[in-house]
Amino acid sequence: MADVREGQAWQALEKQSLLVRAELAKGYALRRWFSEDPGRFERMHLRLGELLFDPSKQLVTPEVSRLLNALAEERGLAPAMAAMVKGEPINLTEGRAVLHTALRDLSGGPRRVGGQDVMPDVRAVLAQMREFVTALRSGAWRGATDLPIRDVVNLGIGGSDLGPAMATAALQPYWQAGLRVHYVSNVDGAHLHGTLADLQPETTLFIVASKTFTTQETLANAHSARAWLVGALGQGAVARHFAALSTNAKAVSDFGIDLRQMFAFWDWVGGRYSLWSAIGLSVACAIGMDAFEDLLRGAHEADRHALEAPIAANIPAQMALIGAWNRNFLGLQSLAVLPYDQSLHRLPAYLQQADMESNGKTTTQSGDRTQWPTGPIVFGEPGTNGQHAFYQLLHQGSDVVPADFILVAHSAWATALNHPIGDHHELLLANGLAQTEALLRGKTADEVAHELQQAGIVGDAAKALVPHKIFTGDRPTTTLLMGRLTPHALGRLIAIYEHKIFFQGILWNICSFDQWGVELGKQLAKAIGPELRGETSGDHDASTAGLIAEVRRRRNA
Ligand code: G6Q
Repeated sequence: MADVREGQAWQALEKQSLLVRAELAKGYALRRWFSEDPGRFERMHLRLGELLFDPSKQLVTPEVSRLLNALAEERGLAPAMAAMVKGEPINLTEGRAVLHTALRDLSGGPRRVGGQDVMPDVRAVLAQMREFVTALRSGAWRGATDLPIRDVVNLGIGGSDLGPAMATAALQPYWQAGLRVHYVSNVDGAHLHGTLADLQPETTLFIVASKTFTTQETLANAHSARAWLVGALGQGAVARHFAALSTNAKAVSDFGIDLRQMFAFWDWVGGRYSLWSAIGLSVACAIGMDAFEDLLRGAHEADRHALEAPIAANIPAQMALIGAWNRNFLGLQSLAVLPYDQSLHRLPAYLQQADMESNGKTTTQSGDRTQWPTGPIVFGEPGTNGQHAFYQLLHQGSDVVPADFILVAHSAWATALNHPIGDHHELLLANGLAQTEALLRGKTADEVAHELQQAGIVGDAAKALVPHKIFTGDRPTTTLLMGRLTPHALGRLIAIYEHKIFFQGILWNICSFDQWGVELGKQLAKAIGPELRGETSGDHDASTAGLIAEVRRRRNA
């Protein structure tokens, strides 16, 4: 069914949305639902290993849940997942299989693309990564002047940066002392030079992470990094100070990197799904290969769950369905991702790409225009920083913003350092839990008036303040409560989000694995570069032409 709105479940959900909107119009619906149904949390939460998924604070009634599960059936979520893990070419617009799930399958069985088992190659690269990482971390890998490596600099952008940078930051307690891993992505020279300012060429290794090895930003950074190294240590040093993660051996070799230090992956690994491939090498340098394989195992656990759990008990499917409920039936446009763990400070940026690049589309699989909203606007910050920034809008703004709260019961630092670092972690968790409660329950006018009275504020002063202090509540949240932020738990969490995004693509009948929308800007930038240097002139709208002329004037002044 090309038009997703034609299905019975979709249409029944549209009717249900009128009933739910009527409930919301009465005010404080979630409070009522929780008090009328004491089993709501018990019935709605799901578990996978140590992860607890609680969607009970979403604006979902039992009937909506039932219909969402029917929608999953109608849209074929389960067969779509089966087709993906079987290696079928589900990335239709690029004619490719989508098999990042194979990268984290350490079970020893075959996984096929076009009839060919890809696992021998996957295992060979993992073995090559292990050998390299072990040599680097033990100091056996020496730089050109026979010193061990102290700093690893990953040069990559988009999918070749965000996943590894997020995972490296998340797993800081697992880092090896004395070995630092940096990420440089922006073509702004300040990013590279700011990073190199502190480093010594003799003890620095560059990892050029680029699937295509043609990406402008990454190659500009790689050339400048090579010039920095060669300037200090000579051309011969490149072999000991550069590695590449790529599918393009010819370009790697043309750049001058020894192919023994090239770690391959394949076209069936999408950029934003490549953390699990050789693109994870910088993560493995930071945390070691055993921990990296634990990350893969955690993701594999989520893969099996996504594939095997019935829809009603399937965490990524439920996340996807509830997200679609918010987006398509309640008209909510965004999603806040709010990790209550500083180590997850790059998670919102990572999920922005994973979600918005996958599902920010308006063309159906068959090439028509979607007549229904698709991917939400994703943003976020770690709690509690966000609380002191944009939560005002979450609580009282004119837009209702659904939010995912990610809480971690045990502080990774307390475990790693073997002391509880005061009561920081209780403060953090209390804040996260309190925010979800506040967004659910809000505060009525009567409650505000009572509080003001208790504080001795009455009469006109109270009357004037009451409307400002009302919280309408009914702001939907999901809580994902983790036990500890281990590599396994992180892998599980990330894979759950990946599968949620995949399921939503199926619900919306769009291709989640291409990214044509990033091309036009790149194309135009190629033409504008020479114009800024005065080598060519182009045909632009008056604004762009005026700005190009102004930039030239200022740079030539
Ligand atoms: C991700 C995108 C994109 C890609 C970067 C880097 O899905 O395809 O973010 O990862 O453009 O590409 P390269 O790895 O080829 O340099």
